[in-house]
Amino acid sequence: MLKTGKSDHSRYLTTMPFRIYRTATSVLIESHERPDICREASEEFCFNALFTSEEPADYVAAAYEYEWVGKTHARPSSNLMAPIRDQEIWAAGVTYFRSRTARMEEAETAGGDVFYDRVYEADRPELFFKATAPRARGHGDTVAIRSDSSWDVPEPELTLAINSNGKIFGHTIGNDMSSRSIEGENPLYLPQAKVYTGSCSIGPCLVISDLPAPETKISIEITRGGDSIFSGETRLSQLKRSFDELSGFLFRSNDFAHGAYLMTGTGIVPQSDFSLKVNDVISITIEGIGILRNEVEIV
Ligand code: DO4
Ligand code: MG
Repeated sequence: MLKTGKSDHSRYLTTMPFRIYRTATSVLIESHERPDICREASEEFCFNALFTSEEPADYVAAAYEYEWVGKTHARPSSNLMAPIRDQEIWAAGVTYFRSRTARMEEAETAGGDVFYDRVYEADRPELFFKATAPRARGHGDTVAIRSDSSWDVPEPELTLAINSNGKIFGHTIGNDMSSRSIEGENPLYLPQAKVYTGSCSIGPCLVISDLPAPETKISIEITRGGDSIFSGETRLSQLKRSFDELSGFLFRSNDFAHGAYLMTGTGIVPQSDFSLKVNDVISITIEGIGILRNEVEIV
């Protein structure tokens, strides 16, 4: 078992963020004190233990200071695994005005537009199950569009890491891939529009620190054959709900034995004539975290 390092490691929460990268063979931890140099964690480092720890920052600090294997690596930049083991990935929807408006347009013919308006204003947020760990892709891997969908978009979302006690202790970048044709046909098709093989990516790393400030920028660029075909940006200040509100609703009357990831919704939706195609490359950047890049495949 890793030591929990009861001493003064909590200071890292506010002053010394850690970044955790998962490669095919190891877990690498970078401290804000030594940017770009990662320590290789021992084999005992486990995402389930991290997400069930009462003080996840202490768990990481102990892994960084005492339990590493004595090898350092440059910060990895390609082919990373999603930073996850048995955590479920959930998502919040219609948390930005832009998402509400785009979805009202796409659901108008089906008569479903009113529900998006209502949920944007309601006390209870929209929360939906997004992915199990095997469906989640990491940075440098592919993400998927469905073969029975004709209108597809990525959704760049700040994604919260929440321990089994419901405490938000970290964050990463998430891509909530979505079929607009299937969701637009009927809102009851949401699970099929949202949950399928390769419908989600998270990464490049899990950041253990205080949550990003409201002015933090989220941006996306999509390229096709090397040319930029869409770019957009928003700021966390445009998110209508608080992080505690979203995680509080997620943990209401629901247990997460291994903790959970929670995507917080998209504030960027491309114009209606845009749809992803196979081999498009999606790059999502959130200040303070990094870039999550994935190429599109069809499943
Ligand atoms: O209502 C459907 C999903 C909304 C969503 O995923 C988002 O707003 O990000
Ligand atoms: Mg979304």
